[in-house]
Amino acid sequence: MSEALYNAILVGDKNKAEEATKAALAAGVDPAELVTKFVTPAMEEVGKKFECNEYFVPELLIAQRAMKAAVALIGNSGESAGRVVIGTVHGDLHDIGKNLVAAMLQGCGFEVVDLGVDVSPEQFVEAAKQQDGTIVALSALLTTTMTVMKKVIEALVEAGVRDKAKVMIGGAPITQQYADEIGADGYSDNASAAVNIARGLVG
Ligand code: B12
Repeated sequence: MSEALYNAILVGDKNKAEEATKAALAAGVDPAELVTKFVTPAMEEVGKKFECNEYFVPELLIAQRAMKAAVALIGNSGESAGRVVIGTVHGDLHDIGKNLVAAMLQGCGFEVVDLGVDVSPEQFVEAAKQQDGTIVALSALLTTTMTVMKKVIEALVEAGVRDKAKVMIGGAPITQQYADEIGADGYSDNASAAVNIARGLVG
């Protein structure tokens, strides 16, 4: 039903992505399925094209804009399964993976507060304080910035909110071992598994 959505994201056509999303939702396609079958694969393909120099930063950005437009529509159609505050840690500007995780969570019914990129530990703490049971989701793509994740956990402890919030982490250089080392509650190396982790943390 929504190859049109996949193609619109791949070529970065925001209007077509919106049209295709609306059409699919009107036809009763499951919102989560739209994300797993079309949005995520399209962004994965964009990532591959970027890596082999078929796409450059402008193509990457318009694809992301189309993806975000689609996800904004998909996200409005579900009931809240929990609250997630997500961001890429301080010093790091990579957001494609973070946006995919946010999209998947939103598409699967979570309320997602996206703090963007280059987010300081204090910003995560402030956002976590606003509601008990919040999942703080951290993304890092650089070996130099993954260490900030530990600082975020320390800041949560210092602010006295660590026991009221859960922390899950991810990004290319992150491993389960690193997650255990810094005391994170969950880790996944992809956006669909991130949803299961989040469900487990809420449960
Ligand atoms: C695209 C890209 C960029 C773009 C980013 C655009 C954007 N808006 O994101 C631009 C051109 C800006 C860029 C800049 C830089 N980049 Co860059 N970049 C990449 C590249 C090619 C792809 C990353 C990507 O988007 N992958 C696709 C997504 C879908 O995958 P992902 O991010 O891993 O996310 C998935 C999982 O990890 C997981 N996940 C991610 N986050 C989270 C969070 C949670 C909570 C969970 C549960 C899961 C999860 O789920 C996601 C979906 O499945 C990688 C190479 C690579 N193969 O990783 C280099 C790479 C990450 N970049 C690198 C570098 C060095 C840089 C620069 C320093 C380059 C420079 N000298 O200027 C700058 C740093 C800028 C900064 N301060 O952040 C290195 C990092 C090396 C290292 N080990 O530290 C890499 C690995 C390239 C390389 N081989 O050298 N980059």
